[in-house]
This record gives sequence, C-alpha cells and structure tokens, in this order.
Amino acid sequence: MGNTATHCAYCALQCAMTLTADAGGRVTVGPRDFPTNRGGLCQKGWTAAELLTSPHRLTSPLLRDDRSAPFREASWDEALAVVAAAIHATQAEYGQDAVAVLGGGGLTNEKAYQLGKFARVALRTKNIDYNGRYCMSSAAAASNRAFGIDRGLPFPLPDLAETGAVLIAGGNVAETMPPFMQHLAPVVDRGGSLIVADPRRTATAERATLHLPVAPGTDLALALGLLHIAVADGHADRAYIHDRTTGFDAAWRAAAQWWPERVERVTGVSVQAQRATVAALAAGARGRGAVVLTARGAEQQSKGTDTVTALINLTLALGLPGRPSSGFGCITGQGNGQGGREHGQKADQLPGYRKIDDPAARAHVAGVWGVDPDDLPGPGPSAYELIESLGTDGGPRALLVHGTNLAVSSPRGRFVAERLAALDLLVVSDVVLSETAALADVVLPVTQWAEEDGTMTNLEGRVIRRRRAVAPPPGVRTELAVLTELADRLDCKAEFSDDPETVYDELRRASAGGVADYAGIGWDRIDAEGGVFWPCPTTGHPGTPRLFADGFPTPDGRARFVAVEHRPPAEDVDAEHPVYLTTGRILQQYQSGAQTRRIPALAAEPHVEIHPDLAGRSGLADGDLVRVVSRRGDAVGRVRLTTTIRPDTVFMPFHWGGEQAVNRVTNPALDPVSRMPEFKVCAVRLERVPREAHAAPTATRGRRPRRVVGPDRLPSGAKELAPHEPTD
Ligand SMILES: Nc1nc2c(c(=O)[nH]1)N[C@H]1C(S)=C(S)[C@@H](COP(=O)(O)OP(=O)(O)OC[C@H]3O[C@@H](n4cnc5c(=O)[nH]c(N)nc54)[C@H](O)[C@@H]3O)O[C@H]1N2
Ligand SMILES: Nc1nc2c(c(=O)[nH]1)N[C@H]1C(S)=C(S)[C@@H](COP(=O)(O)OP(=O)(O)OC[C@H]3O[C@@H](n4cnc5c(=O)[nH]c(N)nc54)[C@H](O)[C@@H]3O)O[C@H]1N2
Ligand code: SF4
Ligand SMILES: [Mo]
Repeated sequence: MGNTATHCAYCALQCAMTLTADAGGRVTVGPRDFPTNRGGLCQKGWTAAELLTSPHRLTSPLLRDDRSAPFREASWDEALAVVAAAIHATQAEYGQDAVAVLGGGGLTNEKAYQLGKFARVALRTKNIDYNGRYCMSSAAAASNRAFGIDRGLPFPLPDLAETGAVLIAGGNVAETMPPFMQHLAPVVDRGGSLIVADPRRTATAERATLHLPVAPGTDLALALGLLHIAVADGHADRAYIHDRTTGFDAAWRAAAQWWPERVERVTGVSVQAQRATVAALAAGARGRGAVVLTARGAEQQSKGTDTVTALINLTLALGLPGRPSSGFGCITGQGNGQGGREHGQKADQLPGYRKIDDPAARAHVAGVWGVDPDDLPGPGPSAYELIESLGTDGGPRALLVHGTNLAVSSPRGRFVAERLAALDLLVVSDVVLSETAALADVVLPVTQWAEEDGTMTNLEGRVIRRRRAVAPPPGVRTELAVLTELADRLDCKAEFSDDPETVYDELRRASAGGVADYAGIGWDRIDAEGGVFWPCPTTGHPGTPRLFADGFPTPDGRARFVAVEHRPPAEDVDAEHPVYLTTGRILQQYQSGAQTRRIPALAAEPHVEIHPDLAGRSGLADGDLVRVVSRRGDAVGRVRLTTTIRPDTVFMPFHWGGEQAVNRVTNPALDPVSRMPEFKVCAVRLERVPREAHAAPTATRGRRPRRVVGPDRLPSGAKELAPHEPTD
C-alpha cells in the first residue's frame, strides 16, 4: 500500500506520522511534520504500529452462554443475532432504556456520531454516555458557562510559543504529550515564565521557571488567591472587564476572602510563589501575552468545574481571552477527546454540540435523521451514574461498550465490576481482550486506527484525517459496519452507513448551525489544507483557528465571570487514612493500558511514588511492594522513593487492572455540574506487603482469575506482581 499520511493512534496531540506498509502488511511509523508535533513523536507513537500485528489482536467474535464458561469463537452472523435477540428481549420486557451504551473519546468523529445516533434512533434509549465524562467534562462545563463554547485551545498550538507567560494547573505534558514541550520551550528561552502547579515536581515542572507544589484538591483556593492578588495589586484590566465581561463584582467578592496567607495554609503554595505567579502573568498580559492552561490535575476533582471557572476568572480579570497568544485553554486528552464530545455520544447532547433538551436542536437533528423529534429520548445520566444503575431495579439490563475499558478506568473499581456482573448482557467491541471485554457475554473485534478512514478533532479544534494504511485482519469489522448491521437487525428504519465519508457528510448536516459547526469542512478540504478549525459553517468559510477576537458566543457577546467558593476534597485525610492519594499517567503507558501493556517495548510496572520522609514513617523502602488502602478498596504497586512529591501525598498511575488497579481505591464523588469523579484526591493508608504474603494475593479473597480463550493474560511487565486478572 506504500506510504500513508495519518496521525497517531493515541492522544489528543494527534502527532502527524507517515505509515509505510510492506508487502507482508507490516507497518512502520515515521514522524511527519505538522504544526502540532513538528516532526516529534513520543515512545507510544513510535511503537503504535506494533498492535496492528500483535498476537493479542482479536480477530473473531467471542461468545459464551454463561459468564463462568470460557469464550468460544463465533461467526459474525451468530454473534450479531445473539446481540440483536437479547436487545429485543430486554427492551420488550423492561423498556427502551433497559439497554445502555458507553462510548469513547478515542473513536473517530464518524463512529462517535453514528454511536449517538444508534442509541437515540435504533435503541431509542436515553442511556448513553462516554469516557470523556472522566476526562474533559469539568473543563467543558466551565468553558461553556464562561465563554458559551467548549473548544480545548482557543488558538493553534504554535501561538503558545509566542506568549510571555504560561501557567499550567495540573498537567504533565512532558510525559503525556512530549512533543507539546516544543511550544513551551521558546517561552522560557525568551525569558518568559512557565509556571506549573502540581503536587509533584514532574518532568514538566522541572522545565518550568516556577513550580507550585499545591496540595491535592486545593487548586480552587489557589486560583481564588491568584485572583485576589491580581486585583489587590492593581493588575486587573478594568477596561476589558467593563467592555467584554459580566459578573466581575460577585467573583471578586468570593476571591476577596482568599488573601495570600490563607491560601498558603490551605494549598501549601508560599505567598511569595503566589505573588510571583501573578506578577509573571500580569507582565505577560502587558507584553507578549499570557495563557492559563488546565489539565486533569485541576479538573478531576469533585469541584473541577469551579476550579476551572476560578482560573478562567483570573484570565478574564487580566484581560486575556481574545487577545493574541493569550487566554484560557484546557489540554484535551484522548485522540478524539474534542470531537468525541461534540457529536452526540454524551448523555445530554445531540450533534454539533447541541443540547438534547432544546426543542430547536431536536427538530433539526430529527430532520437529518428522518425521525419524529418526539421519538428522540431525553437526557440520560452521566457515565459513572449510568454504571451505578446497571442491573439495579429499573436500571439498564444490557450494556454495549465501544472504546472504553471501564473496568480499569472507572473509580471504585470493585463496585464497577459488581455492576457489570449484574447485567443480563454485556457486549464489548474492542481491538483486544481488555479487562472489560474479558467480563462480557459477547466480544466483537473491530478495526483500529491504521485500518480505517475517518476524521479526528485534535486538542486545538482542528479537524484532521485518519487514513487507512493497511487492510484489517480477516474476521475484523469496522464499528460503522457493526452499528449499521445491528440497526438493521433491530428493524430500524433510519439510514445507517458503513462508509465513513457518507457518515461524515451526514454529521456535517447534523452539526450545521450548532456551536460545533462542521458544515463547511469536507474531507476534500481537510486533505487539501491539512486540517480545518471548527466552527466552519460553509465551504467558503476559512474555519476559525482563533476564537473570541471579536466577542464571545454568549447571548450578549460577553464572557461571564462566575462566582465560585472553595471547598475541601470530598474525602479528607484522618487518623485511619492519613495520606493523600493522587493518580495519573506515565510516559510509556496509555490510559487503562489495554493497548500499551500489549506492546513489549513500553513495558512498565505499577509503582507508587512516595517521599522518603513518608516512607520512613510508614516502614517502607525503595522497591518494596506497598498496598494502598482506602475506604473502597486497595491496590498494590512497587515503592518508588522520590523527593519530587509532597510528603503528605502518594501518586500511583492508573494503567493496570486487577490488584494493580488504583481505581479500586479512588473516590467516585462527583462534581455537581460536570459529574466528573474525584480521581485526583482521596485518603489512603499504606501497608507494606511481605513478599511471601503477596505470592497468592487474590487467593486470599477466595477468587480465582477467570480463564478465557484467545489472548488471555496481559503482560503486566511486573513478574513479582500478581498475574493480570479482571478487576474483582
Ligand atoms: N503517556 C500518556 N499520555 C497520555 C495519556 C496516557 O494515559 N498516557 N492519556 C491522554 C489523556 S486521555 C489525557 S486526559 C491526558 C492527561 O494529561 P495530564 O493531565 O497531563 O495527565 P495526568 O497525569 O492525569 O495529570 C497531570 C498531573 O496532575 C497532577 N495532579 C494530581 N493531583 C493534582 C491536584 O490536585 N492539583 C494539581 N494541580 N495537579 C494534580 C499529577 O501529579 C500529574 O502530574 O494525557 C493524554 N496523554
Ligand atoms: N485513577 C484515574 N482514573 C482515570 C483517570 C485518571 O487520571 N486517574 N483518567 C480518566 C481519563 S482522563 C480517561 S480519558 C479515561 C480513559 O480510560 P478508558 O476509557 O478505559 O481508556 P482506554 O484505555 O483508552 O480504553 C479504550 C478501549 O477501547 C479500545 N479501542 C481502541 N480503539 C478503539 C476503537 O476504535 N473502537 C473500539 N470499540 N475500541 C477501541 C482500546 O483497546 C481500549 O480497550 O480514564 C479515566 N480514569
Ligand atoms: S504525544 Fe500523543 S499523539 Fe504524539 S506520538 Fe505520543 S501518544 Fe501519539
Ligand atoms: Mo482523558
């Protein structure tokens, strides 16, 4: 097939690459120049092609009649007949909402759109949400209420390099998007400021001019304190506030109570560092510009929406949004985290970022779909609330999963496994036998990344092309084909297509007139221009690389300050659980690890970062195994001593399942607005695991790992740790 220009399989930076396929179907990855990655790739990108030919790849539908039985291989015809019959029977007995769907922010725009349509039109269920709820929802909610729009970055990434000061609250891009650092380095090299708020002195913080070692879950107090200093020290841009915003007075009243000494006591960030931060941002505002960015550290909290809001308030007070190389942005996470939240797989949403409870939106989309608006369901619950309701009285009895490994990535993992076990039917479409797929009744093998065409929308809001470089293995189908065939078997009269460009052109019509308007972005244009920024309402429109220069898409054209109050984490430390746990990512592994744990070159083991002082008090030495225990469960990892973390906090990455899944420990307390779980802070205690006791860790609970056919055990990369098993 020769060379194919496409983008990476993984994160929202969507680094450009050229795939070269040889006659035997082997694919090699080469970097490609693009404004976002400028020829850079990280380890995951370089090795992304390995999963195409991995022995772990699913190539046949798997079925079982009873969850204690092993899977057997089945034909597509049999598997889809079983799924359709079970959906029919479930809905006949319990109603339309008894079938639920969970989607993912890694799906192409076409797949995300078709999945939302399938749920609303073929299943007619309100119960659909997606894993972006765990990712972008707090930043999205805060951006929507402040700016009337939620697009991760308000400008192309290279604009960042031009600015004078950057504050990153809770993001570790040096590990999560390494080529992103190319846009931060020039800021520092020119004598500007890079400030990073993180409980850990991360690889990103090492490159910063100032590190704010904030206590987990206290960014809201910090943000209020920064606004306090900005206003008290006379840095507020009064003309901008007057001309371009509303609500300043109430926001200021809330921040007035957060004087620097009080903020220092709550956050651990010194008064001096707070002042230096504001001085740097204010200097930027007067000069080349200033940018505040958030990522999951500040957002994945039970007050994440208010935290992001408080940081947006700070940027508004400094007069930044809409000015060149200035403003607020959030760093989107998943490959299509941006597009995945625009086209209708979210519980409250229809394509084009429309609201499902807006009569005009319903009428427009129903028109495109050829159905009666009254037949469209209303809003459903958020991802975690949907999971909580599975198999309960009145809750869904069947679940279809597309592009999320929720058994590993959802908080309170053991409870999540119980809910999945309570279902009558679990159907998982995936490329590998993920922990979630291993719990299913039916597993459907679908195409991945380099085997399919489509579009993705990257962290800048730039719509780009994913291109097929190789044919999928025999036995694997595209998700568009699966949904089309299932819709047919469910006697759905609306049109579904397995051709991605046909689906995309329908998406354009469905999005026309919405906030995320793709109507003018045809594939031909993306191919010719390398990418087009939404909103882009007509084929003659240039697209919108930069937002807000002429106003905000709110009813009065002004940005809104929203007054917010600080509150502590949902669960604070106490005598029994005296240590904060925070969670996140490492460079080599991606998300639940379903893909990257199967790539030998990325092998890594679960570890727990601990400050030597805390380790000493807890009787732990470097290399020990430690059990991290909360009120909800426990997880085991290897002690890694480091002085780069706060002594009151431990950090564990979430890329593993079974006993190594930190999400057995995390707190599902939800943000009241975004319904984001509090992944970034809970209270734990640490227990040293004696080696001999760990030899049979799961047997102590009387459970044995389930055996499955196909690619069974995951390479955990940690020989002395328990072999991988589904989360119990
Ligand atoms: N290698 C790798 N890269 C990825 C991914 C991956 O799984 N692996 N996933 C992609 C996705 S979907 C996402 S969402 C992004 C996420 O990208 P990031 O947000 O950069 O990743 P995280 O490691 O989750 O969190 C960032 C930092 O938040 C810090 N933190 C923890 N608690 C707090 C807190 O209370 N306040 C503050 N200020 N900071 C805190 C952590 O110490 C961590 O260093 O990465 C994308 N890129
Ligand atoms: N403790 C803790 N938990 C977290 C986080 C954290 O920071 N801390 N971060 C949260 C965040 S930001 C995120 S984004 C979530 C992510 O968590 P998950 O949603 O579990 O993410 P992935 O591991 O990417 O899961 C994607 C699954 O889809 C499969 N897949 C890949 N491509 C396709 C496709 O095209 N179609 C289908 N059907 N399947 C496909 C992959 O093999 C994999 O099994 O985790 C959240 N959970
Ligand atoms: S930074 Fe993200 S998009 Fe770029 S190569 Fe790494 S995983 Fe892929
Ligand atoms: Mo994410």
